[in-house]
Amino acid sequence: PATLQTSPVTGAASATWDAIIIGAGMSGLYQQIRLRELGMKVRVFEAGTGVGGTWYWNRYPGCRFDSESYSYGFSFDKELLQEWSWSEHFAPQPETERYLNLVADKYDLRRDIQFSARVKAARWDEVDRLWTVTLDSGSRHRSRFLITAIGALSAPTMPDFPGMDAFEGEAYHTGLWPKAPVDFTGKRVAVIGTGASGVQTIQEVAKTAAQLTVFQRTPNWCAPLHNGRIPPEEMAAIRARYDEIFRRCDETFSCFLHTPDPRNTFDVSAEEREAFLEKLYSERGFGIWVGNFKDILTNRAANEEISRFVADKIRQRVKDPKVAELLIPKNHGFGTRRVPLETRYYECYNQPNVALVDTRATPIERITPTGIRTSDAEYGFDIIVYATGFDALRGAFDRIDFTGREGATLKEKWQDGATSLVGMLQDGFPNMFMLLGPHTALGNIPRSIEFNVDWVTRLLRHLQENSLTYVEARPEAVARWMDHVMEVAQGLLSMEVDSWMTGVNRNVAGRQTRVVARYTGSAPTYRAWANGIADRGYAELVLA
Ligand code: N01
Repeated sequence: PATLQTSPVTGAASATWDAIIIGAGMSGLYQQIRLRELGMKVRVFEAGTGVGGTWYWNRYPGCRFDSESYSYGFSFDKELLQEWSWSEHFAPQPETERYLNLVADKYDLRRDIQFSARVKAARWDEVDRLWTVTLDSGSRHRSRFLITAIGALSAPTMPDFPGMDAFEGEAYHTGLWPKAPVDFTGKRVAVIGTGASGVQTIQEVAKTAAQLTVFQRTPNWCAPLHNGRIPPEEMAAIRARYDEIFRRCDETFSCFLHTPDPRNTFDVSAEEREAFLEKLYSERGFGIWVGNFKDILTNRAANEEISRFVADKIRQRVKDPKVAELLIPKNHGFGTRRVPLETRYYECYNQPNVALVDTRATPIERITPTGIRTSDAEYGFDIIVYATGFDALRGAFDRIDFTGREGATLKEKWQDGATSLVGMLQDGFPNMFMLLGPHTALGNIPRSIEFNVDWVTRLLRHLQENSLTYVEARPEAVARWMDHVMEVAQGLLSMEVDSWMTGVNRNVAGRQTRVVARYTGSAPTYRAWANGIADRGYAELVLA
C-alpha cells in the first residue's frame, strides 16, 4: 500500500508511509485506529511479539492495574464496552492483555504491525521532509509523520551489583517477565525492590515460595486495594453507567474515579477526620491517595496527619514491631511517591516463610553464584526477582537515537531536562508526535492516551484538510508551556522526594538529581491548554 521510493543515499528501495507509529501498546493501537480513519497508510513497529505494551511485558505474578477496570478500558468504542466483561474491580494482567488482543482483532490491526521490530533510530530528512526509521535489524523505513507510542514506564532498569551474570539460578526483571509461567513452589526466592511491581510480586510469591526474602532499600506507603470479583449483574449495571463513569474521569484531577475532597485536613474535627480516613482506608482503590483532603500533598502538617494514620495501620497489621518500623517510610510522607495498592501485603511479613532485609542497614554487596551476599550475611536463592523499576518518562526516548532538524539530537536537546509542548510536540522535531511524552498528564493513563491520540488526530486532520504536510512547535510555545509545568509543581511535597516521578533513578547515569519530570497540574487544565492550541488555529505551531 505504501509508495515505493528509491533512496538517494543508498539507492535501495524503501516504502514510504504516511505515518510510522513506534509501539503497539494502548496508545499505539488507538492511534493506528484513528489514522486509518483518516485514510492514512500506517506502519507500526513493535519490539515484542504481541500487542499490549505494558500489558505484554509486565507478566509478573500478581500484576494488575490500580485503576478500576471499568475506568481503564477504551471508551471510544461503545459496542466493545457493551461486549466486554471485566472479571474483577482491578483486573489482572492476563485479562488486560486479552482485552487489547481483542481490540487488535476487532480492528484487524495486526496486518499493519511488524512485530519483533525494535526501533533503533529515527532521523528527520529536511530535503524530502520525511522521517527515516531504522530498526535493530538494520532495515529502514520512511514516513511523513512519526508517532512515538513508547510508554512512560517501559524502559526497565537493573542495578549493577557485582556478580549478577554469574548467578546460577533463575533471575527475572518484573518488566521483562517471560511468557512461560515461573513456578515458585518450594523455592527460595529473593525480591529486590518494593515499588508497585515489587509489592504485587511479593504478596503473590509469598503464597507458594518455601522462603521469600525481600530486599528493601526505601519502604513505600502502601494502602489496601480492596479488589473483588464483579458478578454478571454488577457488570450489567456498570455497562449501563459507562457514560457517567467516563464523564466522571473527564472531570477529576487525574482521570481516576477518585478526586481530592474539597476540604482541608484541619477544616474538620479530629473525630470527623479520623472517620473520613477510616472510610477511605476501607474503600476500593486510590481514594486514600487521590480522594483525600485536598491539602495532604501540599501542607506539611496535613501530610503528617495522614502519614501518622497509615503508619498506625501498618503497626496494627504487622506483628513484629521491628519489622513494622522498617516498613514505615521515614524519609518521605504519605503520597509523595506513587502509593502501591496492596492485598494483604503487610500480613505477608507475619508469615514464617517471609523475611525482610533492610539494604540501607546491610547493603547488598554482590550476587553470588548461589544467592546474595549483604554486608552481614550470605543468602542462598533459587530465583532472584528484580523489581527495580524503570528509567521513567524519558528513558524510552533515550533508547532511540532521534535526530531532528539541522542534525540536532533529542538527547542533546534534553541534556538539561526534557522539554515539550503539552508533552506531545518538540521544537526542532517536525512531524513528530509523542503520545505520553514528558510533561503530558498521566494519572489514569488510558484516559490520557485517548485524549492525546484524539488531539494528534485532530491536528493531522487539520493538516489534511488544508493540504499541509509540515508541523513543528514554535520554541516560544514550548517555553511558555514549560513555564506552566514548572509553576504548577511549586509547593508540592513530592518535589522534595526522590522517585521516578521526580526523575530520579539511581541505577541510571544522569538521573541522580530531582527535576520536574512530569506534569503535576490537573488533567482538565492540561486538556484546556492543549485544546486551546487547536481552538486558536494552531498559532503556536509552524504549519506548512
Ligand atoms: O518501580 P519503582 P516499579 N538496591 O521505581 C528498588 C507503575 N506500576 O516497577 O526506592 C535496592 O517504583 C527501589 O528502591 P528505592 C507505577 O506508576 C503500576 O515498582 O530507589 N533496591 C524501589 O523500591 C509505579 O510507580 C502498577 O530506594 C533497589 C524499586 O526497586 C511504576 O510503574 C504496578 C535498587 C523500584 O520501584 C514503577 O513501579 C506496577 C538497588 N540497587 C508498576 N534499585 C499498578 O498499576 C532499585 N531498587 C498496580
